Amino acid sequence: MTEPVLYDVQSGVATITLNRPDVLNALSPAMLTPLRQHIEQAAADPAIRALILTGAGRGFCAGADLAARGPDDGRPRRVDELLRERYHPIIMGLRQMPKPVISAVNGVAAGAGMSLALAADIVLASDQASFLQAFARIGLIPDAGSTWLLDRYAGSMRARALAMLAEKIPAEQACEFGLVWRVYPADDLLAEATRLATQMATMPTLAYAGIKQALDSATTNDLAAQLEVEARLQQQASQTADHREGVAAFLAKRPAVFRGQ
Ligand code: T3D
Repeated sequence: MTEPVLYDVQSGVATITLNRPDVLNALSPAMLTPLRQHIEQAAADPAIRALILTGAGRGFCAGADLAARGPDDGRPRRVDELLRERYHPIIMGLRQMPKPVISAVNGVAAGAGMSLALAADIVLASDQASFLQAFARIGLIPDAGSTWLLDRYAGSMRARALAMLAEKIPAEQACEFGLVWRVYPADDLLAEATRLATQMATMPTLAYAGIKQALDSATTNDLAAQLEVEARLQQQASQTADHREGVAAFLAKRPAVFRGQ
């Protein structure tokens, strides 16, 4: 049987590929468990220093699999439990991963699929990709972090318009809106994502973990609290072998060799 989520490791980079191309990698219940497990595996493995998330075929991820729901038995679906138990650990796993996460958005990213794409640290997209807050089209609100991520990256007016109008926007427009870092020709996307992830896997991984934590806390902190967060995280970074190596390499006018320690 074909695995619904693929996991591959090369040169310190793990690649997770959503693999149900016939339905644009819509998230079935059977996908959520291996997706979470692979994210946790990448987080825990010290040999992995960067993660790529992408999709097989012409889609990145069409969100929750709307065909995988059981028959309507008249009782209310407990979507809150589904989200808390199955989706939130995936989104938090990506956000809190102590190493960089790159999403390589190869095609449409809709609903919770768009949330997944935006949960990465760096979002790269193919010129064939598109982004759709599909939720309102089916009478739902954005979930899996989309309200938080959209408001933060695109700003309040764009977040509201994207969520309420549910218009599909092309990758170039998502890039103008601050939702995407760079757009590449479709044939180059995975190679570019792999090149960037491989480069980032040679960088000071612990400093990256600190950068992620600091920027995420900046959302809710006032300046005084954020200065304190920076001081605490900088203290940790300053004690790493990679910091010592960075300074030594600078003074010796040679390239630094970071080991993620
Ligand atoms: O209630 C809960 O479970 C809570 C969690 C909610 C989280 C969510 O993500 S809610 C949002 C769910 N997603 C959507 O509403 C998006 C639905 N899909 C679309 O609107 C369109 O498929 C796209 C705009 C994404 C792409 O359109 P297009 O024209 O490029 O492709 P298509 O022909 O619509 O789709 C291709 C196939 O994928 C098609 O199957 P078929 O006809 O070839 O057998 C289509 O049914 C299937 N597919 C696409 N999205 C889903 C899906 N099948 C199941 N679930 C999907 N989400």
